[in-house]
Amino acid sequence: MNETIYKESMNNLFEAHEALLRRPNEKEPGTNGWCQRYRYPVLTAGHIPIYWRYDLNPGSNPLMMERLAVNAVFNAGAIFHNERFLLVARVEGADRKSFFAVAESENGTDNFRFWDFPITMSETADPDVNVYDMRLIRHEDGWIYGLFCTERRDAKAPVHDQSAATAACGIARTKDLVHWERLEDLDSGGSQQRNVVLHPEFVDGKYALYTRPQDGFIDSGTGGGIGWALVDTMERAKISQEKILDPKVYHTIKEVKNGQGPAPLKTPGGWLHLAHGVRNTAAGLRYVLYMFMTSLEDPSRVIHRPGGHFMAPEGTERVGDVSNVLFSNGWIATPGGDVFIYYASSDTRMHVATSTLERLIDYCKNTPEDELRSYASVQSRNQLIEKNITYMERSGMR
Ligand code: M1P
Repeated sequence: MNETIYKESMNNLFEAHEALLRRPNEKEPGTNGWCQRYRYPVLTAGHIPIYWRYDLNPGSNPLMMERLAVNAVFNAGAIFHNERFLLVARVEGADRKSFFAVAESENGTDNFRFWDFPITMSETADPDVNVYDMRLIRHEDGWIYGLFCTERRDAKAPVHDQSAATAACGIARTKDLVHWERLEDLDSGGSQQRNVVLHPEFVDGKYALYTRPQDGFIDSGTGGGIGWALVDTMERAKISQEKILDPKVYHTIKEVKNGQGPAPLKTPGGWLHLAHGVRNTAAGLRYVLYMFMTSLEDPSRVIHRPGGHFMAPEGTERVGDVSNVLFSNGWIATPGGDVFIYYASSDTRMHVATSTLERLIDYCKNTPEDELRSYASVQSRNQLIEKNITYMERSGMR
């Protein structure tokens, strides 16, 4: 490639990248009142800086080829820090290894830009093969914690099985999201753990964890459900007792497994929770987002359980590396009560939906519970229809 063509191609690459980063987001038309979706994903593989992927030196890259491709950007933790909306995204290289990287935006809905370098997360004595899905928690002890999944090959698997893995909870803490102190992995007494989340406040003087015990890497087996455990310290966190606060249930959106999303948000009426539920279909697993609320006095007690999903994959969200998946491990509530829900679709890209604490509380309190039978569902719907017909007749609407 001659020098002029090389420079021109390079300029085109940077210009297209800049245009993607600067593209203003737009509200999607139509909402059911629960939350507002946006037209464009907030982070994709295309948002990754060009200098993370290409060798920009014509001497060592005369054909101007990508050297380290990125496959997907998804499952981001979120935090409001120094007046900026920060996402700690799961960036997955073409080599299938995930790592964490911080992207920031001023308004939370567009113009997300990655910091110069990804996070270099140190290893423990037992090195991780893959790390992903960080939950960011600003704890009242003064640290920002990152809890994430650390995956390794199952040491007990025979050589011919190169896909068997084990999952555990990795723990790190920081004050600035640049320098991270890696702590010991959570000792959960032998069960596999993904989707472990730290509660932002001490409970009975202890650190409180939302857990998700599993028998296997994919199958929850006799485990599953969102668990709750208290630990004395985060420096050598060890679970001795675990109870299930939100179990998986037959013929619901969480019949196969479920998991806590981001850390819950504190409101005067209780803790607001966002979680994912998984069901089986002929086309494979389907992941949707659902909500519930727990008591302020006892955050392990569920006080509102709206039935069904809060958000499910729609349109182009339905397709990706692992199709039919919505997953969220990050949201941000502003002091004014706005809520930015960051969610990934189909293990491929990140989106935002906005709502308010008022709307989410209303949703949790006033959406009927799943009564677990078709007959009971019709009764709930009939009640709504009767109430509305009475209202419409009284107000002259019919
Ligand atoms: O592929 C969908 C999701 O599967 C896992 O979630 P869970 O542990 O609840 O099954 C995780 O690998 C997650 O990263 C992924 O998005």
